Amino acid sequence: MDAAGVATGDGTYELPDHDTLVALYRAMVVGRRFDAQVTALTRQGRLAVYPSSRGQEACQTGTALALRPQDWLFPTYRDCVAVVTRGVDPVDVLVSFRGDWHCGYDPYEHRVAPQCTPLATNTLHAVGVAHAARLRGEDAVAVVLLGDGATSEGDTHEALNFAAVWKAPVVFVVQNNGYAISVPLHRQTAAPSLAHKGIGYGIRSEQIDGNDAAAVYATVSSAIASAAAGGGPTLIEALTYRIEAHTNADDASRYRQDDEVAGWLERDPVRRLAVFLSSSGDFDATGFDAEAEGLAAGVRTRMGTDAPVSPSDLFEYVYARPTAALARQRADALDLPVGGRATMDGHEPGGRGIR
Ligand SMILES: Cc1ncc(C[n+]2csc(CCOP(=O)(O)OP(=O)(O)O)c2C)c(N)n1
Repeated sequence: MDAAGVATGDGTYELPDHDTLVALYRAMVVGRRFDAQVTALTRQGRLAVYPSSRGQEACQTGTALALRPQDWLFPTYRDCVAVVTRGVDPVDVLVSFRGDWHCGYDPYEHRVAPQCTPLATNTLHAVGVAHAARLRGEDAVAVVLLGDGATSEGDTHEALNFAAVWKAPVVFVVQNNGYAISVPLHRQTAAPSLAHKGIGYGIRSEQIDGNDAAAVYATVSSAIASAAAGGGPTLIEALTYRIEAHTNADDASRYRQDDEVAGWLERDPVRRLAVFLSSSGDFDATGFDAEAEGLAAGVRTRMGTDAPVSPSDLFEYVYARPTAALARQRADALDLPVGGRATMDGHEPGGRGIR
């Protein structure tokens, strides 16, 4: 589907059916409203940091909706809209960005790993989970989201190599938004494309329009089906753009021009799918705006109160066996005798552990 909402394609992939396209549109409308609401809350000081998904909704919803229930998603900090689309409670997604806890949701419930901040570590996690699933005879594929900058990390190369050699059921979705914070693509790689990096490791790889939700859904679905059938990994380079700054702590005007942003606004993923669906004659999107507003209102209300945080959480989960110094600090902070609760052996805090 081109930027004007006209179906294109050479027949390699089928256009997703009408219901799927409507589901993609709905997820993008809701995701964009969520993103705008969180950006506003960040400006009000309700969150410590927020990396916006705006502009990348097609990549994130197309990937999340292509997953089967048994598959795993390995997102980064950039991918809140993907995580919300997968069904995680929006406020639970924001727990880590508010600085309350490392991860606010149970990764096993929706099969969504904690959003990783260290670049590319999630590529290794995804390959490990995929390989383990195969060894156990489970029908599960791991899909990992990463940015263009993350493809320059050593971890990505180890993950690609291992996945290729062992035919791990994993799909690498590279959201190439053109920048790693302020560093443009041409300053951090000499590769002809990021898809070439997969090809170099013997991985089926392709480059797609990442602002075309139909293309993202079709290619990721196909890659998942191939991986599940024993066909090994796929790398998809999705060309997209982040419309907002890297995070609320970044000033993007220092390294990119307004006309570049304007050019990408013309290629908006939400509008083009609306145009396409409207031309089908059987499309009513009124309920989606109301749903999106309802979600935003819920996020506003629930983010307006501080979650109870136990001071002891500061000291938990640092070491399996805490050092004497840490135990003393904890005792001082909590006014407890050393050797009592300060031994931390029982892990009794109010924190939310993961299984
Ligand atoms: C291992 C590691 N090195 C450096 C950083 C600092 N850092 C945070 S985001 C970022 C840029 C990442 O760019 P990209 O992978 O393209 O993803 P995007 O933010 O554009 O989604 C960097 C260098 C980090 N988080 N982890």
